[in-house]
Amino acid sequence: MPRTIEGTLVNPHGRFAVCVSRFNSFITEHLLTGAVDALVRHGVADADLDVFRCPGTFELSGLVRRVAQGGKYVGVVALGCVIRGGTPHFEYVAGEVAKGIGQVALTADCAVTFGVLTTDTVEQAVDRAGVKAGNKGGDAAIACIELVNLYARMGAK
Ligand code: INI
Repeated sequence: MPRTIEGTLVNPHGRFAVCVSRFNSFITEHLLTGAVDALVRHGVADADLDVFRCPGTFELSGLVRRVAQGGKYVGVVALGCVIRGGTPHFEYVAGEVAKGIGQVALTADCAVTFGVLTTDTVEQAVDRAGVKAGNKGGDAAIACIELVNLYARMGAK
C-alpha cells in the first residue's frame, strides 16, 4: 500500500476567515450560512472565525488577498455569486474572480478555497445555495478544513 498524505475533516487548528460579497445577497447569505455551519460543526470555534464582506464578486479577490496575506488565518473561504444577465458583464466578473482567487490560492501561505457560484440562471444559483444541489458555501468550507489539515500535516507553508 502506498503511503497516503491527506487532510482530515476534523478539529483544524488556527483561525478561519470567510470572505463574502453582498451582490446577490439573497444567495450569498445562504452560502455564508452553509460555510459557517460547516466550519463550526467540524470543530472551528466561533472565536476563531471572522467574516469579511465586500460589495461584489469583482472585489472579492482583492479582499481575499489582503486577508490571506495578513498572516492571521490558516484558511480563507471565498464566497460570491455571479448570475448571467443580458450583457457581457457576467463574463468579466466571473473571469476575474476565478483568476484572482486562483492566484491568491497559489501564492498565499494559507489554504484558500473557492465558493463562488457562476450560473446561467437564478434557479441554478438557488439550487446551489442550499436547495437541490447542496450548499456550495459549505462545500468550500469543508474543502478549506481538509486543506488546512493537509498543509499542517505536511508542515507546509
Ligand atoms: N457582482 C456579483 O457579485 N455578481 C453579479 O452577478 C454581478 N453582476 O452580474 O453584475 C456583480 N456585479 C458587480 C461587481 O461585482 C462589482 O461589485 C461592481 O462592478 C463594482 O466594482
